Amino acid sequence: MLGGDGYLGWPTALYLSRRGHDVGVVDNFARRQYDLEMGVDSLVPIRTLQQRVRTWEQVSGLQVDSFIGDLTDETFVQDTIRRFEPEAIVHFAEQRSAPYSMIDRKHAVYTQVNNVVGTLNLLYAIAETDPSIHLVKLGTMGEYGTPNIDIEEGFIEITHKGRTDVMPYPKQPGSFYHLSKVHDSHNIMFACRIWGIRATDLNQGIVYGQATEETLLHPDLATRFDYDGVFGTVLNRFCVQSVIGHPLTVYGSGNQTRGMLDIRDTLACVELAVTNPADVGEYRVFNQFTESFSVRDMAAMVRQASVKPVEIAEGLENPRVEHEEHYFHASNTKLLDLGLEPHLLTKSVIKGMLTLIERHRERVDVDAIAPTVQWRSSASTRKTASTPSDTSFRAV
Ligand code: NAD
Ligand code: USQ
Repeated sequence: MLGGDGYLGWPTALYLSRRGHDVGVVDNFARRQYDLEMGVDSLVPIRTLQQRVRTWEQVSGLQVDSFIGDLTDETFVQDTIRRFEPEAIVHFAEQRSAPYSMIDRKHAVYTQVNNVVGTLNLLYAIAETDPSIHLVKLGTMGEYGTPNIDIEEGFIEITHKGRTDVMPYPKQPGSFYHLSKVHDSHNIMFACRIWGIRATDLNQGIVYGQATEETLLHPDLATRFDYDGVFGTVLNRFCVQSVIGHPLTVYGSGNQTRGMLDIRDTLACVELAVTNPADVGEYRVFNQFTESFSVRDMAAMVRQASVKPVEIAEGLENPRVEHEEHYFHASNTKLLDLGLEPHLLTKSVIKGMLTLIERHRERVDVDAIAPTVQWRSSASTRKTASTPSDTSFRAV
């Protein structure tokens, strides 16, 4: 589980461990360092990886191995795979914030080097140690952008001047972060073709929620929950804003529509991909989301679930460059066909999130909520405490 100390990697590691898989987690703690750089923190307190692993052993009697190091260090990647001998590698370990990647040149370069080089090292290590290892890679729905035609799962049949071929779906991503995922997808597909390795690219939508069956077993097993303007994602942010009485930060018209999923479905999707591996030499793509909503729909749902009056910030200029009025119809049948039973976004799910947030509301830093990164300017107005060197946050 690469990125096993992160928002999704940690609960996925516990889920797979509890379901009988032998799990090892890999992380370089870059995510914890972005917090220090930005001066923000997870709303829910999280323990060190070492404490988490110890608590999991005490609570479940199960062991999770941990490997501290950086995927951009090729020796570390090779050694870890040789030592652990995985059947499958789940790769969450990337810089995952679009705004962070758009702060300035350094953050864009850092994001792309970290993500693309990390994945490339991994592809080489798989090819050189054991090409039968199944790579399950977290991609993103944002690779496709918002085209004016239906979005397929990875590939599209195109007829051009009387000839027909099945080709990778055209990509029109909206940030240097989303672009890094496109570059990864191309590299992975190529590696499958030339070396015969096998991979599943999970083009995941935006995840919401925090609690999973396993993290609820002990407070020290909690995963992080971000609400700040750089790492917080839209629905998680709206829930925090509603609890503290902050107007919901709908950017622009709010008609931007995205694929969404409950954190519990991330875990289930990853297990479905792992236990139904791609064929040797196959590169396949699953669109991993369960429902789609516009930003405005989500704001309305949070307002309905909240017991307190909730205002929607009107006329907030969109800091991003993105289509606000667009067609969105994306296919997502492959994981459903494998047996995914989605947790849908109901009022009670939102209420559950609001209750969790209420419990930690004294930790909310109101100053962290406003969006500070502008897509239109090449150097953000945000002043950070430090900027990463192009390949910083390397192995501890
Ligand atoms: P996260 O930042 O919480 O977790 C990523 C983890 O990877 C962090 O713990 C970080 O320290 C680690 N990491 C980063 N670079 C590394 C490197 N070079 N070497 C070793 N470890 C490294 O992010 P998340 O929200 O858990 O997302 C996990 C994955 O899922 C990412 O690839 C992200 O792009 C993808 N994804 C997330 C969402 C979402 O809504 N959170 C949606 C779609 C896709
Ligand atoms: N938005 C608002 N108000 C906010 C925050 C966001 O209106 O306060 C809007 C954005 O403008 C955008 C949409 O909500 O139109 C989604 O923004 P987001 O920050 O929730 O999500 P995004 O930047 O796309 O990135 C997140 C994760 C990323 C993942 C991606 C999945 O951080 O790792 O890849 O979701 S997807 O969007 O499908 O590409």
